[in-house]
Amino acid sequence: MFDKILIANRGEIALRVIRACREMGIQSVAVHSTADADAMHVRMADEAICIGPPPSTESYLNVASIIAACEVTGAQAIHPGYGFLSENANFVQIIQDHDLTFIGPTAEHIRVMGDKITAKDTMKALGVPCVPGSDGGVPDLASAKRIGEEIGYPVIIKATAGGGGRGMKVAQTAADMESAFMTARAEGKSNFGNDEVYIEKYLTTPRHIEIQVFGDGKGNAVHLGERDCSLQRRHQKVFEEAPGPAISAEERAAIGKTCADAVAKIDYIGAGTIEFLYENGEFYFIEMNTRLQVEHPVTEAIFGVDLVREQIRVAEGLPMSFTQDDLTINGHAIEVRINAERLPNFAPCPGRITQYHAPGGLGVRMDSALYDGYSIPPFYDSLIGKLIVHGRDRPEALARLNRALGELIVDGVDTTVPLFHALLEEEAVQAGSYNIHWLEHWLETNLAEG
Ligand code: MV4
Repeated sequence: MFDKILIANRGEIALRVIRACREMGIQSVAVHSTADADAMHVRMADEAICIGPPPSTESYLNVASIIAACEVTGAQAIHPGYGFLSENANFVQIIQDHDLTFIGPTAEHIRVMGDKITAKDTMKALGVPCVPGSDGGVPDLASAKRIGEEIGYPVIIKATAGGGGRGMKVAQTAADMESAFMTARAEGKSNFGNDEVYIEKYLTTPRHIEIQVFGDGKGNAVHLGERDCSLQRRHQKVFEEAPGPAISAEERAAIGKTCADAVAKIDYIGAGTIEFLYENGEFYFIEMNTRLQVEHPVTEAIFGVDLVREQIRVAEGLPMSFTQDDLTINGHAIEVRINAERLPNFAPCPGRITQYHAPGGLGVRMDSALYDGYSIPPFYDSLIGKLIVHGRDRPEALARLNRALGELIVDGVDTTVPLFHALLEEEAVQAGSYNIHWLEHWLETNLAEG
């Protein structure tokens, strides 16, 4: 059993992990940059260690400093949170080489899912439905054109090392193929040092539906339903909900079982998310994320489970504390991401918080590392809080979100809160009838500058 865990992260997710540790009687160690000496995760942890200067490349991504912090404090395990080193297979390998435990999947699973072609091959072989497209990598333009004719335009060319929207190009017709293929390849090369690309049928109006899975690393796995994360801006999610308003209980059970069986078969350990595009009643696998995601609280709300506690349990070799039969959905949950950003351009807006008041009451969870007088440093991402509401049904969750947003006070910096007040007025949001393009289109017509 672990008696001390180091959290290689900052902000609200570091608090999230510290809270799970405290409830389990495990000591927590925070690490921080010099810019974060006054951060809430430093205050809340049992111990804290400075690991470097403000830039994350020299602190939160500094593997040697993080390993040294474990040695100094006697921490036996590392929780990576999300972002930073959470999906870095080399980091996992180094942790193991130091006889420490990574709270997350194996280096091998991270590596497989980090390469999108290998991930898709693996999922396809495990019976997960995929977007029709090239079988593996596409070596040259002539092959790309042949595949374009075969599967029919529009198609999308994706860098195998990409993901999260980077290194992707759509070819609407054969005439676009040359430039789309060359650009996707060049972006893969320059951004990731890997010019391998693959091709898929381009789905024009899908939803982004992701299935939460969880494995014990010993051939057992469950699913915890889906989240609909279609409301995104520039591949950044802004509003997430569970269950998905377009997904039936039968669809959930079927795709959920497919996903749970797939990860059970590869002895997957810990939390994972299998991302799909969903269009006309069909699921198409696109990527798998081998980490705990930002939006995990909506799943926790409707299933009544603590996913971080489960991550720690399986990392210790313990079984999960529930089986698939124990997992039933209770109500509806919505998360909105509150960023320190100035509308309409979403320009980062760091600065001093002169007043902070978190909303409360039944069915309200505010995950945030803010406090009165805190100064948001300019070095990291702009997420300053996640407001998660839970209701007996979707209308109740929406009403609760509106009420809770009204209680929230964040003074001193601009935030994305006004966006959510406006979105709650929209019929498509009230009806849950949006797709992955709805928000960008809405922003263009409603928030365009000038
Ligand atoms: C696609 C697609 C349409 N067809 N693949 C964007 C990020 C990456 N995870 C995959 N992405 C997409 N892949 C096919 N075959 C459309 C997108 C996409 C998207 C996906 C999810 C959420 C928002 C999106 C916004 C634009 C494009």
